[in-house]
Amino acid sequence: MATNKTDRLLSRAYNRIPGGVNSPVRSWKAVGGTPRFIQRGKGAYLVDLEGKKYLDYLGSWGPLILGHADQRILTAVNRAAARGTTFGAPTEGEVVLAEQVHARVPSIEKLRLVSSGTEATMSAVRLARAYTQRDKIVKFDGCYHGHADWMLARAGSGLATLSVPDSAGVPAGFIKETLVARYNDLGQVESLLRKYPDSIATVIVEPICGNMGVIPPAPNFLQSLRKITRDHGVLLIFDEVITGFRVAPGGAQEFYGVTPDLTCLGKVLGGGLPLGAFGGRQEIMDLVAPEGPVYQAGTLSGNPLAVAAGITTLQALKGRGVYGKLEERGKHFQQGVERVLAQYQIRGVVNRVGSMLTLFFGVDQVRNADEARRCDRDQFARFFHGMLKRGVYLPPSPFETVFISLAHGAADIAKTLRGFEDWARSESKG
Ligand code: KE4
Repeated sequence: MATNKTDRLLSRAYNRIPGGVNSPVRSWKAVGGTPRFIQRGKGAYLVDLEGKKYLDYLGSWGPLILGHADQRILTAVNRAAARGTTFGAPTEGEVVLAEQVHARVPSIEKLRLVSSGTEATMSAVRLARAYTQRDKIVKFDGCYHGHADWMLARAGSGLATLSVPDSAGVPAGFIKETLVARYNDLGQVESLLRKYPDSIATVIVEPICGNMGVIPPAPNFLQSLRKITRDHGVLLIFDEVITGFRVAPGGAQEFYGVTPDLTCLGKVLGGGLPLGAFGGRQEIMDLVAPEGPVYQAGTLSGNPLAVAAGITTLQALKGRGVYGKLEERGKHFQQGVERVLAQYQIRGVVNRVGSMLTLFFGVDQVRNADEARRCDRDQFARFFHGMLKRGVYLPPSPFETVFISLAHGAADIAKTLRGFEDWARSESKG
């Protein structure tokens, strides 16, 4: 239980900030209880306001692939800050970062830096509409691309149809061009392409869904999506805000060998500071102002501190065996969880790609948002709080992603699995 100090700060927060938080999912509404205020982090660990220490598997929703307060990043950011925090003018670091991204993701011939994943996807969709001179977009039920109006579309009934707003304040007219299909369902995309010939500008997809919990692409889903979009003159946008530099040096497009027309980046790109990017083929990117007619701008775009953190992060990820280590940690975690589920006869399934994973309770497979929504949310909430009590800090929602970082050692994973077994034992006793 949070003590008075947390409760007092939370009531102050409620006074001045909606829900006391600056992003809804931090409110723990999905799991109940009192969100912890964090006072510091180091490596794989967080310490809350009460001084309680946790093994952290939220990783700030994905950016912290090196762990908290990595000394290399602190040094780079402090050095950059000493030279000034922002200039509103080009800096060498932005060029270095753009070159480093291209070296890892060859499809990104040119990019524009922004300050969030939302800005990246919002701008990429505008660019795709300008390039194709078409208005409709296709997204997938359960994929989240930030909170631009036309992204906040929930699947309409029967899916693969027009959408309904997923948020108040979004006029129906703003999302009438947004079509929603079921993830991993190529047939629905094909039917939309047939139903709206020459009207669809782009299909935007999380190549590995991380916002309905982790849902990997079905075999050949991405490859087929690439083919049918190309055949219909539709741009394919990979939203790699989560997967970029997370599952491979070149992200999911390298991991699965599928090349999109445009890519959106965020999270790991900024190493924990506010940074996003959208990029792709030069002929498309040269439509972006001031080169071309697609307006896009930002006061702090390419901020020197965020760029310094990003360059340092990408450099650190060049280390030998980095992705092998992340895969090893992820496999260790998954296999340990599956062993305990079987041992205590708790129904559930782990979806994982590399160091990103989700445990869904009460179901045997999750291939799309409908199947994810069938999971046992109450059991997840008991799991979340049970693990918190045992010093493990997980994403406070069954539809988010556990992130393992390079700071998580084998001993940390083993300790987590012991805590999970202890919880499972108590859970199975009912
Ligand atoms: P931001 O605007 O939050 O930087 O990025 C939006 C975004 C775009 N694309 C993908 C695939 C994303 O996952 C996100 C943001 N992810 C969520 C959590 N899954 C951020 C956490 C939050 O909203 O507080």
